[in-house]
Amino acid sequence: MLILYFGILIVLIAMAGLWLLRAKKRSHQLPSELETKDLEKASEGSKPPSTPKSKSVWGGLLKSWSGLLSSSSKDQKAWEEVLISSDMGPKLANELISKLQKSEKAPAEFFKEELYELIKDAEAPQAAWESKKPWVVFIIGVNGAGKTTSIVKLARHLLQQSKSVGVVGADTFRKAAIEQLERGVLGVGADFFSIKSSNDESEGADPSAVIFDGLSKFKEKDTIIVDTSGRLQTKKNLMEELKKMKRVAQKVMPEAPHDVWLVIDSTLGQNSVSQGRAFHEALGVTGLVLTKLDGLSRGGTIFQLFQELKTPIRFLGVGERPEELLSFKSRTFVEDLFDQKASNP
Ligand SMILES: Nc1nc2c(ncn2[C@@H]2O[C@H](COP(=O)(O)OP(=O)(O)OP(=O)(O)O)[C@@H](O)[C@H]2O)c(=O)[nH]1
Ligand SMILES: [Mg+2]
Repeated sequence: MLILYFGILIVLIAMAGLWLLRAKKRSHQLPSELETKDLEKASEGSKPPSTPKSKSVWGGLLKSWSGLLSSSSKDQKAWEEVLISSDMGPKLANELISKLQKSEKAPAEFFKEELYELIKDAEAPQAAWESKKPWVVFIIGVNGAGKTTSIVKLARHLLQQSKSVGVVGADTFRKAAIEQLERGVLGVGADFFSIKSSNDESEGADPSAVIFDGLSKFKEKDTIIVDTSGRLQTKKNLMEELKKMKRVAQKVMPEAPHDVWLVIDSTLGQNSVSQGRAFHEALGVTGLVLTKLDGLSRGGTIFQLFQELKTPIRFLGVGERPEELLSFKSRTFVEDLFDQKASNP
């Protein structure tokens, strides 16, 4: 009898263990690993989607190409117009057109392959934060690019991978910026450090000093994300300020920042390419986060950007909410561009 009870107990413990394991695995599933359909589902019940979240995110990017693609035309003038108007830039557009003229392939097949070739190396081979602890990333970019929004998304993403996350608010330019970041970061459950926004001197405080204190405080975290204030790439003193932040971070951790990610508003077209170049020259950008893809109607920018900067594209922002972030996967990205079933945004 005792043996029977003991047997039942063992079976019950094993079943509970299995159930726990499965629950844990489910909670670690990343939003980026979900199909975009699942992303929609995951957001159901919170607030109604402000933007369409499906393959239509990409479907519209080559909208202007569809007429020519279906007619199979290789007409140079017609393609020139279409490629330029989708923000490919004249250099890349001309290269593609002269290749198309020589190719035996139909335009749809030709572009699917060529665009993949252009962007295939943009996919980073591994998660940047896996090899170092703490991994420190500076998030930089022009005003309004989507830095703060992306940091909240990134913090959520890392937490879902069971990483501990500390976010340092070094955008001391505006009090409201600290409050916006703090709200978002605490909202997704990460830790936050900045100069107290209730402190009257928070506005205009030295961002490097905040970074020094923040990195010291979060030394034990797996990952530390640093928000910086938006700056025009043409403002020399502000670009120098970024270099100082880097030097000060190195006083706390000699290897920091391990990454410097540039956030780019992808709706800016050609402008985003020149921005990218200037930030890269000043600070050595190691990754790109492209935002506002949900509102983008011309996809050429992305190809041009990677051609110019040769910097991995880490994430894509596809909306304002914390879950609206996708890991960049080059094959999926290009295939979805040509998904004719996709509706346009
Ligand atoms: N549709 C859409 N909106 C976005 C996305 N990312 C950011 N935004 C919006 O863009 C605006 C600016 O975003 P912020 O994150 O405040 O930009 P920032 O770069 O931190 O701005 P500054 O701190 O002022 O330089 C906000 O209204 C965001 O909601 C995105 O992927 N899609
Ligand atoms: Mg900001």
